[in-house]
Amino acid sequence: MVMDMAIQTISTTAFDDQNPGTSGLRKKVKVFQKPNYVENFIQSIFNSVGDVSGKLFILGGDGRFFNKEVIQKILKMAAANKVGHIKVGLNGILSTPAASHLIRKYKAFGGIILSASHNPGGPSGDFGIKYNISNGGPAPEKVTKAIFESSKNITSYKIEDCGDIDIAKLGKTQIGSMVVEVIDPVVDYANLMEELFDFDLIRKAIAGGLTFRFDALNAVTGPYAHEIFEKRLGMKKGTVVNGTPLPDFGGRHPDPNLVHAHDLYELMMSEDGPDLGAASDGDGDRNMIVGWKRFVTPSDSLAILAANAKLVKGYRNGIAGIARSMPTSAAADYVAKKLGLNIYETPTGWKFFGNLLDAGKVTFCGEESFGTGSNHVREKDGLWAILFWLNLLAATGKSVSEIVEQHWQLFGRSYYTRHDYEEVDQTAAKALIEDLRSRLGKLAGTDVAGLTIAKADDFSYHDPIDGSVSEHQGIRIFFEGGGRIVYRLSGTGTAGATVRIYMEHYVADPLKQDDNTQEALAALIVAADELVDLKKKLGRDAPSVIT
Ligand code: G16
Repeated sequence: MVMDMAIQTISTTAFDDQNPGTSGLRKKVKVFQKPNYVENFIQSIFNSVGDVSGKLFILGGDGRFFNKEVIQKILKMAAANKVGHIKVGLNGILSTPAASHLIRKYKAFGGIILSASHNPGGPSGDFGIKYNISNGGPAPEKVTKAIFESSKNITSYKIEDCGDIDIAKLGKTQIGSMVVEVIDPVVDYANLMEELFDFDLIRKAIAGGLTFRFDALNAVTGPYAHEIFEKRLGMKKGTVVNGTPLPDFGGRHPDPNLVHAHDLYELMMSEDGPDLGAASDGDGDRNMIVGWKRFVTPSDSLAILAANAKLVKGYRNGIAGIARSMPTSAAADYVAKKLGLNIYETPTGWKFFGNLLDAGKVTFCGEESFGTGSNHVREKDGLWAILFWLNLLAATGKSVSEIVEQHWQLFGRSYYTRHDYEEVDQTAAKALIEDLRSRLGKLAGTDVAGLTIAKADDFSYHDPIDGSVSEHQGIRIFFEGGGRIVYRLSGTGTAGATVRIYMEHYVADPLKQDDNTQEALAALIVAADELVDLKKKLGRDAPSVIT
């Protein structure tokens, strides 16, 4: 069916707050619902990314509240901006890694992903819009800056005057000269996973008694997980729990960590817990890995996957290197050193990995924020990491605990914890960081809580591929004896400020590796507070979340 072409140019007034953060523009739903707020941002994307006429785009989101309305606006605006073809997930659904894969597979010009990731949804929750470029990855800073600049000066946007498009049915329709193609959101992604992992081996291990539980947290991975785990890998029905995406995620935080995936964690720590438990987040790019009675930190998970890459089909020829975000522990560095792999330390944000992956410098990337991935897409990928662990368990016949403990024996153990102070006063949080920054030059050689500071700096990244420089990416305090504290402000929160404190201490000798992380890091935890008078300045007694 060809609809009437009626392009309208609508006058608008610019907003001054459409600056994409760590991962796209994230705000309260109520902000996105302001008249023209979505339209301004989408038009700013079309104004900034180059000539879009006749081009192919991928579109989808995590299904949260407001997803469908924004999909309709984008389709109509894309047509009015002369986009040639949009592939949109059925019902507007695409996980972030699936969208990244589709951009690459179909050589799209770019993609628009609607998600606020692990943030809560619903009318009083959060929403987000992210632009991805033709390599499938999040737009780099020069693109997000251009979008922000455009948003500050926008005076009009273009939109087709037409009825809503039926996105609940597979197939093609047309708006003006643009083709809208509603596609199965799962199949291409599931096929890719089958290329990378040994499904036969996993099936055999399952038949042999390997047990697994996946919690989709009522978010986007449900349909992907049903297809991959229960259908293709033949696991029993009920392996996937909370597998129906809900617009408000059932009122929960779709955040796979010890706090928000607590039911799963409790199950894994109980006597009759399965061998492996895992969860993913709102848009499917994060993962949490828990073995029976063994939580695996994301930093350790990255190191372990890298160390064992050759056991897995898609990586059996080895990997080129690893990149990790700066606040992520150095566990991967010890693997890289021992195995002779490249290792890179980037700022927080998956967008910083894109150049390294494109240039073939690294194969695996990971972040402490429950993100792990490889060069198969340009986003972190929750189900990929989980399938990797299943493949590893099947290939080795070992338990998660055995794999982790043997890893620590071989490579040493990086004790690691992150303490988050969420929704604190923005002025107080900024002042705390600024005050610490102003003292950086004088800290080396001084003591705090009985520990001596060896070095202190403000992390800046020089991209080795395009030469760009990103400054003020987190304050690092290194201690004599090897401990490290990092202070930074989150770039994904939508209320007040979130201060993140990352603490890490490496112990090489297996005989000195005690099992309680918070105890092993007790001295650093006290030092982190004392150095900046943290609790007093933020007016809090304790962190909101400890992972
Ligand atoms: C996003 C980014 C990640 C980042 C995380 C936390 O994840 O893609 O690279 O590590 O936010 O960022 P921050 O510490 O600034 O809050 P997601 O899963 O929210 O898209």
